[in-house]
Order: sequence, then structure tokens, then C-alpha cells
Amino acid sequence: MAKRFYVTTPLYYVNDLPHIGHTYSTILADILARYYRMQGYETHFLTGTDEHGQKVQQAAEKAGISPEKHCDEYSQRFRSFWDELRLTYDDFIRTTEQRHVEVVQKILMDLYKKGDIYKDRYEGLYSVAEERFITQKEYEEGNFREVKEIHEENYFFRMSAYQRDLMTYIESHKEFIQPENRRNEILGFLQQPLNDLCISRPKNRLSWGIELPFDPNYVTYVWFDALINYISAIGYKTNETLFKKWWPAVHIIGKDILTTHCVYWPTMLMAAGVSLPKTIFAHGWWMSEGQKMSKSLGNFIDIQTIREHISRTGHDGFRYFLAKEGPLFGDSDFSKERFYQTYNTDLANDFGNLVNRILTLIEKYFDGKIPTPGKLSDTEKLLKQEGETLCKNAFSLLDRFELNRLVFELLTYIRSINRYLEQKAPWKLAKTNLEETGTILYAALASLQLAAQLFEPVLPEKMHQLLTMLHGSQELTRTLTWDALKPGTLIPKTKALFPRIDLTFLEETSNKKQVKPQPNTNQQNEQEAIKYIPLEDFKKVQLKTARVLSAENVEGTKNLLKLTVEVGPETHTLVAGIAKYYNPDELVGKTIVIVANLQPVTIRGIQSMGMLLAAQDKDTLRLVTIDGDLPKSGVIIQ
Ligand code: ME8
Repeated sequence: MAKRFYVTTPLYYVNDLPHIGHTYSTILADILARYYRMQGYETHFLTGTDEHGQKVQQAAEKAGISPEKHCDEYSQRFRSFWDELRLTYDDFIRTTEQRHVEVVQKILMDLYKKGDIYKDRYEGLYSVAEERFITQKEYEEGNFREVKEIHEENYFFRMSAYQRDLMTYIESHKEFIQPENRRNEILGFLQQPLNDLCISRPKNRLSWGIELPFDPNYVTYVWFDALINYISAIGYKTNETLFKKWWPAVHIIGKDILTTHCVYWPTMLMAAGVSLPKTIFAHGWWMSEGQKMSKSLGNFIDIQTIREHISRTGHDGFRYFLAKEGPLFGDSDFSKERFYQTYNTDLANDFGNLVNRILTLIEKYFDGKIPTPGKLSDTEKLLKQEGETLCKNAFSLLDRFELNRLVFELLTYIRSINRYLEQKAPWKLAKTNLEETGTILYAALASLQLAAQLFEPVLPEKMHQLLTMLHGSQELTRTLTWDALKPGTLIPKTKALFPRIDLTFLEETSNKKQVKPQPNTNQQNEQEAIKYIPLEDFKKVQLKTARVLSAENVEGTKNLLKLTVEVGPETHTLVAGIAKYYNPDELVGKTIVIVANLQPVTIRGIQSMGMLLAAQDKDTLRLVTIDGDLPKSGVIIQ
């Protein structure tokens, strides 16, 4: 089978400007595209803007300009920001483009003729803010804004007819919805009968949309229109060869648009007779300094803030943090302190110093030329092997979207090279044994260039710069082999790859601002309410017994332990801040209590699935364990 990879981002609404959330999805797709290109896949990376609907119409009215002009301006802001970030998208689609409109209308006509679209009278509630009809139950849950009652005739897509097929498909295709918690969420959602989907809006209420080809009094519902971009952009119904070349796609989305992508979209495709996407991967949410980003708190990490960070760390420093700490499986927090500390610790110290150390010694003892290695000792062979294993594992981690983990593994390798140098101390040896010093420096450099190749999709600029230097400014071929460097190559001198950032400015800004959010009345009410919680709330928490299979310290931390626990038939990894209180060995074999259904979080590149329970009083911490034996682990505690 041809090696092809088609990756998409959501199409962003043009009623907002790009912020870290949009940027994350797009950088994630960029990193994946680069990794697949690197493996020799022909790759197509699509992004763009979602331009129809009521919100856009209203925003244009408010600004006193035509919707077209509004869309042109906002769409361009997204596009030029992606260009500024040097993202390698192959196509940028706008839902107002003719190539898209044409395909939406063709699909609508096909489904209408087939009887999958029908007209009916709708009487019920409508959320203007969310642009969708809602049920009484949803209204009562109170998550929808600007709700009004609507009585009108509309067109409906017979979504319910595909519910059973969709469930069967999801159950038999594990890779279709990822990660697993999102897949379970959708399977849970599908336990209730699906309604048909209202896919039209009367023009007297909303005119900014794609006209229904069978009724000029209506426009298409914005979601039915926008989702189709993933196939209109690659020639569905207009260039079948191209379409066959790229489809099916890997869709990168955020958890907020899970239902539209995992229920609306696949049933639409089933109705149109098109195969389903390969994978829909829904990542979690970025928070900002511990809080949800919101207009009222004014804590959006927006274009200006991103630019400011990049002006200090470079593009790669920003990409690095997103890749290492981003909310792949759970949510993540963007805190300035953590961002700059991560840069300084991982990139300036570990990575930057490694490069600096090796190059300084090569300059001093080998006239800046890559030394010829002698016979490799077992230590060098081990280092080489570690690099080769990493090459093998890297791509399977990516196939499972474990980018956090991959970055962590790469950094661990950088640290191994540093440790190897510490151990061999070539700066001392050089005075007595230049031949062995040459071998050591060659081994360190060979390992470094392998790590640099594997890091390139995450850190494209710096790694390109480094690899070009190591290959003597020749355009190198990426081979992913350890001994790819030519002895004798002159390494040109350069400035520090990742200069250290002086963090005093952080203290200054935090002193100036002291942005401690005032608890609002809701929060106070919440605190008061916390005295008692309803039983239903407690029932949501799944407490289970777990048997500790192994425990180890998390590298580079003083207080974290990584535990592998058996929870019935499953094995979970937990990261817990208990290293000060327990040695890893004393934990093995214990039966502890964990919260088993907590949203996974990534800590130091490790995905932690659940939380253990412990009692802490000042400097003492003791784990909650089970009094006596139970025949198995994974027992529910109630
Ligand atoms: O929903 N953290 O567009 P949108 C992480 N037009 N990701 C975030 C985020 C956050 N705090 N905030 C936004 C739409 N995102 C529709 C999509 S697709 C055919 C139509 C990212 O502009 C995340 O990917 O509201 C989320 O799904 C997307 O931006 C929503 O972008």
C-alpha cells in the first residue's frame, strides 16, 4: 500500500482570533505531518477557516461591514499567523470558496434524492450562541446561552437511520476514535436514541450560508457545511483520483467538537457512501495559569502573548513546550513559569550544554573537525543501542499519538549522552589519551545527531541548523543511522543553540501584576456548597483497589514516583508525588486505593491514569490501603 498520510485540523471560526488552543491543534498536525514526511510518507496537511453561520453574520453586522469582508480579514489573520509560525500546511480551505460550496450542494442533492433529507416542522428550543436546536433536558442543564423558542419548517438529515451502523463501526475499529476515553464518551452518548439532524436555516432568519440546492428559501446549517471541507478540499465529486489518493484522513480536533466529528460526520459519510476517516483524535484543553481561558478573566494566550514568548525562546522553544506538555489525553496548564523553566532546564541546560560541551572539545583538541573513532567500548555500544531502540520506538509512539512521551524519551536520550560524557570525562582524558578522547567525542556526536534527526519535526529550525553544521553545511540525507557522520568534517562555529533565558523578568512581571483572581460569587457559593455534596456526585467517582506491580522514580524529579498498577484485567500507570515518603521497593505488592476514572493527565511526559489516595498531615504521608486480602485487584469500593 502507498505510504500516504492525510492530516487535518478543525476549520476555525472567523469570529475569533487565533489563540493557543487553535495554535496547539495546528502545531500538533504540523509535527505529525513532519514525522510522517520523515518516514517517507507522501503527506497532505489541511487547515482552514469555517466562515458561515449566524455568529459570523452578527459579527459582520456589528462591525458594519459585509460578511465577505469580515471573513476575508479574519481568515487571513489565521493564515498569516500559521505562516508566521512556519507551519507546513499544504492547503488552506475556506468554506466560502466555490470549490467547497459546490461539493456541499452536490452532497445535499444526493442525500435529498436518496430520501435521507426530508422536510418537517420544528417546534422547540434553539440556542443562538451555539447555533443549534437543543432538547428540554439540555436547556435545563443550563449550558446553553441565548435560548429561544422556535417554530419553523426545516430540513432534517436522517441521522438516526445510521446509529446502529455507527455503533458497530466504532466497536470494531479501535483506532477510529482516540484516545480511548473519548471513544467511550461517544459510545456512551450513542446509548440514547439519536435524533435526526436539522440541517437548514430559513433565510429570513439567517442568510449567510450555503443555499440548499433544492429549496432557495433555506441555507445549510453551518456544521453540515463545514465538516464537508475534509473531502471537498481533496476533490470529492470533482477530482476522484485526487480524492482516492488522500482519503481517509486523520482528523485532529479538540474535545469540544467530539460529537459533531464522531456522530454527525460519520453518519453523513455513511449516507453519502463514503468510507469513514481513519482516526479522529480529540485532544484536551489548554488552561491558562490554572484557569479556563475566558474573555472575562482576560487570560487568553493570544497572538501577542505567543509572539512575546517566541521572541525569547524562538519558535522551537514554543513548539517544544506544546509538544512536551500539551493536552493530548487530558487537559494541560500553560503557566509562564513552567514554560520558561522547561525551556531553560531541557533545552538550554540539557540540550544546549551537551552541544556546547562536545563542540568546544572538538574545537580545542581536533581543530573543529569530527574525530575518527577507534574501537567502540561496551559503553559506546550501549549508547548506540539506546539510540537505535529509540528510532524503532519513536514512530510507534506517534502512531498512538503519544507525542508527550516521545519528547520525553528523546530528552532522556539527550540526558544519557550527557551522563556518558560525565562518566568518561573526555576533558580530562584529552591530556593523556587523544585517541580515546576522539572515540568518545565521536560517539557523543553520533548519538546527538541521531537525537537531532528524531527531534527535527518538533524543533525544525534548530535541528536543521545543528544537522547542517554536523554535516559540514552539506545538505544531509536523513538516514536515522547512528554512525552517519563523516570523520574529518569541519564543524563551523556558531552561537549557542538554545541560549539560557534570564528569568528575572518573570519576577518583575509577577510583582507588578499579582494577578490573583478574586473569587467570584459563584466560587464562594461553590465553596459553601462543598460542605455537602449530593450522592449522585459521589457516585461519579470510581474508587477501585489496585495492586502495585512496579514503582520507580521519575527521572529529573525529587518527589515523583511512577507506579504500574494492576486494576483487574487492566494495567494503569500513575504518577504520584510520594517519593519523599516511600521508597519504590516498599510499594511493590501493596494493594492501594485509586480513583480509576479520573481524566488522564500527562506529567513529565508520562500519561497518568488515575490518582492514588493518601492521608497527609504536614510531613507525614500514608497511602490508603486495604485491611486484609482480596482475591483480585480492580475491586470497586463503595
Ligand atoms: O469549533 N485548548 O471552531 P473553533 C485546546 N469551526 N484546544 C482549543 C482550545 C483550548 N483552550 N480552544 C480552542 C470550531 N481549541 C468549528 C470547527 S471543523 C469542521 C469546525 C481548538 O474556532 C480545538 O482544536 O471554535 C477546538 O476543537 C478548536 O480549536 C475549536 O475551534
